[in-house]
Amino acid sequence: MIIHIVGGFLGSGKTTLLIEMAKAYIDKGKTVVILENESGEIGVDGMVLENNGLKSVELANGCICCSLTGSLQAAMRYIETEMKPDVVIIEPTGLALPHKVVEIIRGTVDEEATTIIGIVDAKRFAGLLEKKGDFLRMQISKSNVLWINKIDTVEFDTIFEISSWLRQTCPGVQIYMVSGKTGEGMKEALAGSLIL
Ligand SMILES: Nc1nc2c(ncn2[C@@H]2O[C@H](COP(=O)(O)OP(=O)(O)OP(=O)(O)O)[C@@H](O)[C@H]2O)c(=O)[nH]1
Ligand SMILES: [Mg+2]
Repeated sequence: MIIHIVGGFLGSGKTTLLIEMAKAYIDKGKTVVILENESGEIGVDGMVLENNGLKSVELANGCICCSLTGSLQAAMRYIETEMKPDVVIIEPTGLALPHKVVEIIRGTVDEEATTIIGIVDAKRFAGLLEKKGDFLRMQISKSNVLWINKIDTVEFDTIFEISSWLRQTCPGVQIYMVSGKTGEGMKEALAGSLIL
């Protein structure tokens, strides 16, 4: 199975963007399952996915990178043996560390490729960097590819500052600039991040 972990802070656009990732795979004839992790009980994202005709499995009431590690492994095995998709897209909570998710699933299923797609919120970047800079750095540092999202909400100067910071924080990692709202940059980002 191809596995993508879509990481990023609360509200950065993970669900919005992973719907487009799933659709891109489906357009190529691949089957996709989305594994949603919600820290609370109400499965809002699960409903959004269903409304988009996407198959999902939900793990709620905890975090798949700390309290729900056993459930994550069991869910991945269930997806592999019962649902048998070509691709699994995992959305951890906005407070999770995606590279921990990679470690937890390592060896539990047959991985054709596992990548972390790190989403950065252009609109809230400056505030987040000021208040939670260390966490932000840790959360995105192991990304295989980075998407700066919500570029429709900021000036180019801001996008430039964010990409400079990302280039320093994650040297050599490809950065795409996208808007999940207008669709700008999505084609390039999808082509450069997915295994289509
Ligand atoms: N203006 C703008 N809004 C966006 C964009 N992408 C997502 N949003 C909005 O940002 C909000 C959060 O998007 P989600 O996709 O739910 O983000 P998320 O990271 O899944 O959020 P959590 O799962 O709650 O952490 C929603 O209201 C989206 O409509 C974008 O490119 N531009
Ligand atoms: Mg979400």
